[in-house]
Amino acid sequence: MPDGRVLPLDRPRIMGVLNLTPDSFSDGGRYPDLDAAVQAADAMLRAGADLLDIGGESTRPGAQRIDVPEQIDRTVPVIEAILRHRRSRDQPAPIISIDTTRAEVARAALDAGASIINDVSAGREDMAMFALAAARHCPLILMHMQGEPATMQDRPHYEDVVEEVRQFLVQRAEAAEATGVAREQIVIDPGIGFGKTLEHNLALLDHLDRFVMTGYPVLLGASRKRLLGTITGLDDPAQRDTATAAVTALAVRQGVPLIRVHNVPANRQAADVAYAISAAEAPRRTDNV
Ligand code: HH2
Repeated sequence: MPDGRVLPLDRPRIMGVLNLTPDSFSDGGRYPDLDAAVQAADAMLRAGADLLDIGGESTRPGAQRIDVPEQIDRTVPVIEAILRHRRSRDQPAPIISIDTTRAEVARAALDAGASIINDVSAGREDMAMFALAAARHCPLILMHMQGEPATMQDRPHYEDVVEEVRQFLVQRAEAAEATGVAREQIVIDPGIGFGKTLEHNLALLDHLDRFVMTGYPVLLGASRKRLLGTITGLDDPAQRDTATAAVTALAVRQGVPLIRVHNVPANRQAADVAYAISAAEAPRRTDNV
């Protein structure tokens, strides 16, 4: 990471989601002021989050686009406040990733103390993103999405979803490497719910090991997503944490080291139990980002 820290991925890491958006599907509008966001971040870290993902634009199906200055206004003061708060208590600075498709937002967040870029467009929306990640030596999360948020759930189509998503991610990773991003800084993510039907999502969740086999660390973000509502019949996303924890355990069993979730305690437990079972049977990978 830019400050020289590493996040060892020899055991599963939990990324807590902090959406600073009024319209996010699950936690939108929960943080009316800086203090509320700082308290939420603190609670996630105390519950065992290894890093925080902060975003100022919702990517739920049909979400409205948020321009660069507004994304910066939403995220940078919160990043600064979290770091200030931790410093004032002599606690270590948390690892923060910025969830944005715009390089200017990512740059402002990195300047404020974030150290990972989470780009759900995998560098396709802003050509400057790869160069920024290369220049700052920061981990870069590349996610698959078919279409764009406004229209992505209008009849998504694949011949072989697992293979197409895998190939896309490897190609984007190679493009990032060609721009100077170090291979060991790249994380890939199949993008659960981004231009995918229930069947597509289930196929991906059943074959996460195929992504793990690429050699890039894998991140999974299935937390509270609609597929879990469809399966369980639970309309309220906040009710889907048990279903999310089940997915977390299965993902960890397939070798996924990074899990993006809203409910940290439940998923910390699920990941730790699944990992203990896996560790009992096989030696693990020891990559870092
Ligand atoms: N999912 C969301 C947002 N960012 N980033 C990655 N890498 N992977 C994901 O699966 C992913 C993501 C959508 O979830 P959420 O942030 O909770 O909702 P919203 O986009 O409505 O803010």
